[in-house]
Formats: sequence, structure tokens, C-alpha cells
Amino acid sequence: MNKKWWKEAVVYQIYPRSFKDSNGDGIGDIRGIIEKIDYLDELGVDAVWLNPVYQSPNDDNGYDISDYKAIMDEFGTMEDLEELMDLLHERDIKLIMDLVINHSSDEHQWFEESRKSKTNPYRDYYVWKDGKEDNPPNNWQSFFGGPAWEYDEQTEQYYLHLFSRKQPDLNWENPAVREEIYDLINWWLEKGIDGFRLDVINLISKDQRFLDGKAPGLTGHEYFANGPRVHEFIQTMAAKTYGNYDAMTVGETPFVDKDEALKFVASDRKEFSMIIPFEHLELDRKNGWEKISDWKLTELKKLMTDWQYKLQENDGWISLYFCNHDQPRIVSRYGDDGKYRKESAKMLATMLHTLRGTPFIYQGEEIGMKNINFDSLTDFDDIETRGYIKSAQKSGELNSAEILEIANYRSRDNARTPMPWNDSDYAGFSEAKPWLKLNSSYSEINVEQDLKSSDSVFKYYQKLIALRKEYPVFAYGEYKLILPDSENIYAYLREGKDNNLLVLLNFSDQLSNFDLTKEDELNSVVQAELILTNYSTPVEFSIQGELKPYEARVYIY
Ligand code: TEU
Ligand code: CA
Repeated sequence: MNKKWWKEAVVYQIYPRSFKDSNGDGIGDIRGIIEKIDYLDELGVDAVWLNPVYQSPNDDNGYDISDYKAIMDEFGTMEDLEELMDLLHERDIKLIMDLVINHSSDEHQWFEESRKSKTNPYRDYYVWKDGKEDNPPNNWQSFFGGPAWEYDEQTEQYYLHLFSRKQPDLNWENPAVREEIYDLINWWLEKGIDGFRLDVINLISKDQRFLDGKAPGLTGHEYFANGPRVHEFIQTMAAKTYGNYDAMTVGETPFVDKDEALKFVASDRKEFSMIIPFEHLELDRKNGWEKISDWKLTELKKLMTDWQYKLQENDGWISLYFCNHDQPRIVSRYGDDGKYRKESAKMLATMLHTLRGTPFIYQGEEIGMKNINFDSLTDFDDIETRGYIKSAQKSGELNSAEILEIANYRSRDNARTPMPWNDSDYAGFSEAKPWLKLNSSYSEINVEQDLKSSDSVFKYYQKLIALRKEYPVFAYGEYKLILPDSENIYAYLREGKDNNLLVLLNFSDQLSNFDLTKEDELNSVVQAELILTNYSTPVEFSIQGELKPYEARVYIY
């Protein structure tokens, strides 16, 4: 058991644009976060991950960086950021920055130079290719829809952009690019930043043959995800930068399964502390964006278990999350956002905080926020959602009401609506009309409400976080699945040095029976203490019993 601060930590993710507006322009900012440090402290989190706050024209809300060493005007100044960091550090809260180095903005000075001529010193900072007759160099598709290549008239070549055309991919084959990146990472580390979340970091090595993609899914991903030099690039970057600090690094890695994951996080590989997996959030998305797919709890259990075993056998680590700025709200997906909203929010939280890995809470998750209910397609802001809406309109399979319904279910804007602090106008987020519509539920679901009520989702998160600090088994215990065949209940053990946890989670809105008599590990257990439950009546440990709708229990023995 290899002890690390980031294994014991709980991370809170802040989307600055939507957290708190301090100056009444309707846009969240760094001074707004400073106003809410007490709130973070009260929740008890150990680290904050800030979505990008660098200078950016905001084509993809900050994931298109035009200066890595400057702060976006709307968010404040470098002094504000330093103050935020110092104030967090005073409370023993670490600050994790978002690092977007697969691509930059097309308004970054490097790209402005690069596109000028084929002989410009910055030309090879990006990926330029001739077209094939009147077509792009190959069939690779962008994550946001359409070809991943854009024709540039100035030099009559195409450049690669795996995201929007305002996010050209950096050319990692060029050593000068890699040096620039080491430099900016070290610049931030020297400032006192405690780590990084590295955006789509497994896309940095492109197969240099640039062949047409054939694999199902996003066209070309077999050539640009987990490419030939990805581990070489990451290991060298680590050795030259954050590897020399006690930093936490979280690689965001789409198209990575558990075997691939291990290559990024096994401790002897010296790449990342952990990665961000995707598979567990694809269960309702198997048939594409336009159709919500049915899924079974047994699928989720198998998937989580396979990852848990694989990583713990090889001393690898993982981030545990259900929500972030790219994902709709989890109670509306894997829980119940009506009658059992609170119960299911707490049950899902219990799962995240009792598996082996580092839990990540996304702003609003700790008060059980649910999905939006926008009434017009023009309410959506997110570049990805707008792309999907467009292609759904083109394909013609859904009418506009159906498109609106699926957009409300899927959109990244579900996560991006302003944080509801109270039930006043604009939800206490701002004094002006916010940049994005509020979630219409804000008069019932808001922070003030949760701080007042003793059985709120917030209070439950507080308990979970406090328990993690009290019992090392939460961070370090070995995971073991029990009751693998149960269709309604996810049950497992965490086996630690001093004590063990038994976790029982009912994923259904029905009473569900459990029978643990066949679980060898539990045969000799006669007494176990219930340390957490999302129902008010405590229940003595018994080897057989039933769980109420969305009930969660954690026993220690
Ligand atoms: O996301 C990468 C990514 O995989 C997403 O495109 C994801 O598949 C999709 O949003 C799910 O709906 C990262 C950032 O988190 C995202 O906000 C950026 O838009 C993207 O990279 C480009 O930088
Ligand atoms: Ca503001």
C-alpha cells in the first residue's frame, strides 16, 4: 500500500463561468470563487480542480487557450488567481489546474504565425497536410461533428482539429512544441499549483501515416487515440515537469479501456496519478446521441468491478466521478430525479466515495442537482450540443420536440447552468442575467436550502468526506464484489488493515432483498456497525434483509 495525499483526497470541481459572479456581469469569476471558500471548507474537500481560466476566445469555454500564462479577462487577473491559491492553501485545500495541451486556440500567437506561410518557424507547431484532390487529407472526424480538417486558403493546406476548427491540434512530433509545453507546466508548478487535470491527453500522439479510419465510433480514433508515441511523450513530460513535484495529475482519456488505463497509471510507469475513465458513463449512450439506451445494473457492476480489480492488482489508481462539465446530472441518468431525488443522489454519492480511487464532486452534485428543462433549442450554448442538434435536424429522424427532449437529457449545458446559491432572482449567482439560463429547479434545489436542512444531500456529502478522513480503509481497502448477480443491488466489501467496509446500494425504486449467507467473508461477522445510511432509521446488521428504494448502507466491521 503506497500512501499518497491524492489517494486520501476528495476533489471538488469548479466550472468558474458558472460558480459565482462577483462583479455583476452575469459571468462567474475568480473573485466569486474566493467569496465561496468557506463553503468549500464547510463541505470538507481537500482539493479544487478549476476548469480552464487562461486567456481564451471561448469558442469551447476556455478549452481553446490563446495564452497559457495569462488569465481570461472575464475571470479576473493573475493576482486574483494567486490570491485564490494562497487562500485555499491556508485552509489546506490544494489547487489543480486544467491543462489543455493537445490543442490551442487558433488565436494563440503560435497558430497565428503558423498559418502565415509554409516556411514560418511556427509552421510545424501544428499538423498541416495537403488535401486529396478537393477533399481533406483523410476521413478523420472531429469530436464536435464534421471533418477534423480545415482548409486554410492562405497556404492552401489543411490543418488538423480534433475538436472545433478554432482548436487546432498541436504537433507533438515537433520537439520545439514539447519544450514549450514543459516550460509552461514548470511555470505553473513554480507558482505553487498542486497538480493538473490534463485534457484529452491520450490524443497527443497521432499515427503519422494519417490513414483513413475504419473502426466503429468516431472515425479515425484508432489512429489518434493512444497513438504510437503517447507513453513516450507522457513519460518524458512527467520527468521534465511534474514528476519532480509532489503533484497530483489526472489524465483525461477517452477511448481507454481498463488494460490501456493501466499503462497510464500503474505506479512504476511514472505517467499520471490517475486517469478519468469514460466507460461507466456510456451505458445510456450505446446507441448514439439521439437514442437513450437501456442498461442494466449488472453491466455497471461488471464494468466497475473489472476496472477495480485490474487497477488494484497492479497498484494503479483512478478518479471516481459521475458528473463533470461534460456530463448531464447523474440523478437524471442512473438515479431518480423525481420522488427519490435525494435518496438516489445520496446512494450514488455513497458508491463514488466507497470505491477504490479518488472521488470527484462536480459543483451542484453535492446538493443533488438534476437535469435542465430548457424550452427552446436556442437556449443551448454548448458547442457540442449545438453540433448534435444540427446533425439531428439534418438527419430528420426526430422532430423538433424530440430533439429538444434528447438535448435536455444529453447536453453538457446540464452541468453548466449557474450554481443555485439561494432562491432569489438569478439564484444568488449574480445580480445580472447570467450568461446561461438557470436550471428551473433552483427555487427548491439550492445551497441555502441544503445548508438549513439536517437531512440534505449536502449534509450527507459532508459525512462521507469526514468518514474518509476518519477511516483509512476508504482510501486504501481492497475492493471485493459480492452478490454479483443481484439485479437491483450493488454490494461490495473494502478490506483494510484495521477494519472492513460492507457497502449495500439499492439502484431501484423497489424494496430489494439481499442474502449474504453465501458470502464467505461475512460468515463469521456477527456485529457490524452502521456508519452511514440515507434513511433515518438505523438498521442492525443482519445477514439477510431488504433495502428500501435507493437505500444505501455502509457498515464497518
Ligand atoms: O473533453 C473531451 C471529451 O472527450 C469530450 O468531448 C466528451 O467526449 C464529450 O464532451 C462528452 O459529451 C475535454 C473537455 O472536458 C471538454 O470540455 C472539451 O470540450 C474537450 O476536451 C476539448 O478540449
Ligand atoms: Ca463576473
